[in-house]
This record gives sequence, C-alpha cells and structure tokens, in this order.
Amino acid sequence: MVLAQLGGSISRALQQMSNATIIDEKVLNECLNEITRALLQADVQFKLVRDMTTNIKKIVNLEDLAAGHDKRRIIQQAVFNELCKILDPGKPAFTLKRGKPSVVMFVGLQGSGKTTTCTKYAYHHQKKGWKPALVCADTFRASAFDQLKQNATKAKIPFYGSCTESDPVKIAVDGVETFKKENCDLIIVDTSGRHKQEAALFEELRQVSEATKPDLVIFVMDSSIGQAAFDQAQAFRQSVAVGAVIITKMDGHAKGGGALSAVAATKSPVIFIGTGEHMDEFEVFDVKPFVSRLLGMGDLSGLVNKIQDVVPMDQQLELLQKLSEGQFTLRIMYEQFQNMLKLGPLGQVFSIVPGFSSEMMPQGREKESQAKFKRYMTMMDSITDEELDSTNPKIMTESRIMRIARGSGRLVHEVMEMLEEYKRLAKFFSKRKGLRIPKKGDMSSLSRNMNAQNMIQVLLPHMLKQMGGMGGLQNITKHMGSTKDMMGMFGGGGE
Ligand SMILES: Nc1nc2c(ncn2[C@@H]2O[C@H](COP(=O)(O)OP(=O)(O)OP(=O)(O)O)[C@@H](O)[C@H]2O)c(=O)[nH]1
Ligand SMILES: [Mg+2]
Repeated sequence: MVLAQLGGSISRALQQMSNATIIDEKVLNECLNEITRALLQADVQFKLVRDMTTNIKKIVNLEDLAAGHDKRRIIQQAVFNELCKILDPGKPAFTLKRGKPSVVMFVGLQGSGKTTTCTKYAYHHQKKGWKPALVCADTFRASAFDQLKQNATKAKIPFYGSCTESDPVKIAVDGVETFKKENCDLIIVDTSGRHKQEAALFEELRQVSEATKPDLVIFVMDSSIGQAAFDQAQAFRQSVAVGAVIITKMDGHAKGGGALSAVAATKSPVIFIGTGEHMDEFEVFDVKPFVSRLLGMGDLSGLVNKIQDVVPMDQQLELLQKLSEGQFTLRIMYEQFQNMLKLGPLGQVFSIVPGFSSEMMPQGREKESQAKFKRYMTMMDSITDEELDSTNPKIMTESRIMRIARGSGRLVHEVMEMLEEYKRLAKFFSKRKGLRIPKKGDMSSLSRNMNAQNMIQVLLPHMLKQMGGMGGLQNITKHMGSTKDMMGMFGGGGE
C-alpha cells in the first residue's frame, strides 16, 4: 500500500542516519530532506512539512546533545512527535454509547466509498458484539439498493430499502423505525452522492438528518484528492453536523498523507481508513499508533487488541495451558491457522507488529501465504480426531498419509510437507514448555497483556514460517536482527 511506501521512505531515512558513524548537521539535513521529499510526494502541505523540519531542528540541537546521548532515538522521537502533530485534529474521536440504539448517517460525494464503507463499519462493529443494521436512503442511483443489499447479505447484516419509493427521507425514517423495533443498536443510514458539492445534495442530506436525528454523521472521502480534502471537508461540515471522517482508498493513491493532514487541519477526527475493496480492508485510525506503524515502530497495543478480538480469553488460556505442558498437536496447529486467517489480511497484521511493515508482505505474496494456510487446513479436515489430538509424531503412518491425500484431493508430497511443517512447529513449541501463564479467572489487565504477549509468541512463528517459506525470512532478519530480539520485544524469551 502507498502509505507503506511513505513509511518505508521515512524509516529508511532514519535508518541511513543511524548507520552514519557521526551524526552531524550534514547527516541530519540529509535525513530531513529525505523525509521532506517523502511527505511532499504524499501531498502533505508544503507549509506543514517546512514547519515540521524547522521544529525538529530546534528540538534536536546537535551541539547541545552531550556525547553518549542516543541521537538516533532523539531524532526518531522528534520525527514521531511532529508527524503526530500534523495528523492530530486536536479533538478526541467520537465514541458511540452502548445501551441505546445509535443512528449513524454516512455522507460524501459520489463514488467516495460510502456504501462500501457503511458495510465495513457495520461488519467491524458486528465483530465487536454490536447488532448493526443498514438502511439504504440512496434513491439517486438506480442500483444503489441492490449494491447495499448484496454487501449486507454477504456480511449477514439486516438491511432495509426500497426499489419503488423515491423519497430518501421516508425510506430513512421507516428503516430506522423498523430496526429500532428489532432492537438493533447500531442503525447505519447510507445516503446518495453527487459529482460535486451542490445545493440539491446538501438539501437532501439536511432533510434526512433532520428526520432521523443521527447520533453521528460520518463524512466519507476518497484519499486521492490529497490536500483538496481540506475544502471538501469544510464544505460538508458547514452543511451537516459531521462528527467524524473516514478516508477511503488509502491503498491505491499516493496522496493519502495529504488527505489525512488536510482533514486534521479542519479539526475533524478521522476514525477509520479504507485500505481496499474487501470487507476487512478497513482499519481503525488513531494518530499515535498510525505514526508508530508508519515509522516501522509497530503498534503493540493494536496487536494485543486484535488478538483479544479474535481469540476469546478462555481459549487463549486453554491453548497456553496445553503449550506449557509441551503438547503441540495437529489440532492446535489447525486452530492457530484459523486464528491467523481471522486476524485479517496478513499485510495488515504485519504492519502492526513492531519491526515489521506491510511493505514486507507484497499483495501477491500475501495471497500465496493465505492460500497455503487454507490448503493445509483442507488437508487437516481429512485427519481423524485421534490423529489431531495425538502428541506422537509416529502416528502418521504411510497408509494414513495416503488416506489424507485421497480424502483432501491433494498430493501425497503435499501432505508430507504439511506434516513437516507440523514437526518443525512442534519442535519449536516443545521449547516453550513451562510457559508462565496466569490462573483461570484472573482477568487483571497485567495478565491480559501477558496472555496477549504469549499469544503473539504463539502466532508469530507461523507468520515467520510462512514468510520464510517464500524466501522472505531474509527480509525479516535484516529488519529485526533475529527472532530472539523480536521475542524479547514482547517480554518473553526467544529461542
Ligand atoms: N481500492 C479501494 N476501493 C474502494 C475502497 N472503498 C471503496 N472502494 C471502491 O470504490 C468504488 C465506489 O464505492 P461505493 O461504496 O459504491 O461509493 P459510494 O460513495 O457509495 O458511491 P455513490 O453511492 O454512487 O455515491 C467501488 O468500486 C468500491 O469498491 C477502498 O478503501 N479501497
Ligand atoms: Mg453508494
């Protein structure tokens, strides 16, 4: 994704600087010039970039820094702070309250991604235990209702709309009423767009908003407009009470940085970014973790949250218990592959692991890795319960392997490759025997974190393996030093 390129350029500039034996004025200037170039390429406003470099030079007064100071760290911190400043709208993001039905209305120009984003937003909340519903109040485009219906059906989210009613206000009101009666707690209203900001669109939005009284209006914009996002966001804010912004298509356009900073300048909090056409290509936007990821510094708390979302606490405890007893069965491998797939696109997962970046997982390879997980799982579907729960590797006799290959429609050597992978992982986990785990029922935040860190140790080897299998391990070790360092970062002992 393009943002990964921006992040890559900035972290490379910082890296080059830290490779220099002495960090003097010249080295610092070269580093800042590289960063400036990267930001301008991402369409960040010239004045913001200039102010940023001036501030960094002021903070990092090389002459004042006594010998022994970690100059690289101080400069990196200054870059981090300044980038955060550029992206900080100075206002906390709006959070929906639970316990009563909330109405959220989506607005934006034609083709900005409203309908797609409505579904992503609903799906995101559904995974977190909300009961969302979608209302199509777009009567401007003939196929709008079909599109929303299709998206909603795919995500198993209830929807409301009409092919015959032409009044968007009536549809919106009826839809909201219907879902309130059905006890939905997040009612999302999709509206129509127009090519440009015009009076007819704003009047329609005003009417829908007045009739449905939304708790939150979300403005959706396409990142490709870059700095021009400032004027567009201002125009919408003046017509409807925009409470939050979602920027879409951050995957395909070089101007994402410009759009993000321009929206921040309008004092509107960006709450999510869209990074692709698929339902799960959608990320929570939070300034500090975002910048941290951009600089390749990861987002440990994001990773912990993601794992908590995917793997319920009692399952985490159960798994850790088994691992601490040194049992690594084929069933555990199967469940971990399931978890990996549930975490979302691997590139996204990589971008939040400290020291990794989504640049390391190009799109083609991501699909390949995901396909490999799925292939292994199909083979494991033909394995009996006895085999899945066995800790004796000798159980897999030739005839059993032949049976699995036949049952899954795969080749014998593919089954053997999968079993080899299992053996390697089992060996890795046999060394984790005696893992420290919190007691059942102990839900303090310390033990939750400890659990998540342990889970990361469980999941990461799979990722490494996948990357390694595709020739990417070199890439990782170049960035990370070694697996041991990485495990150390999570507070656990590596191999
Ligand atoms: N690559 C990419 N494509 C996106 C993203 N979000 C939306 N799209 C695509 O953008 C196109 C327009 O999206 P829609 O959701 O139909 O846009 P809309 O704002 O509802 O459009 P109107 O209803 O006509 O105003 C579709 O082809 C989407 O698949 C994104 O984050 N990344
Ligand atoms: Mg639409």
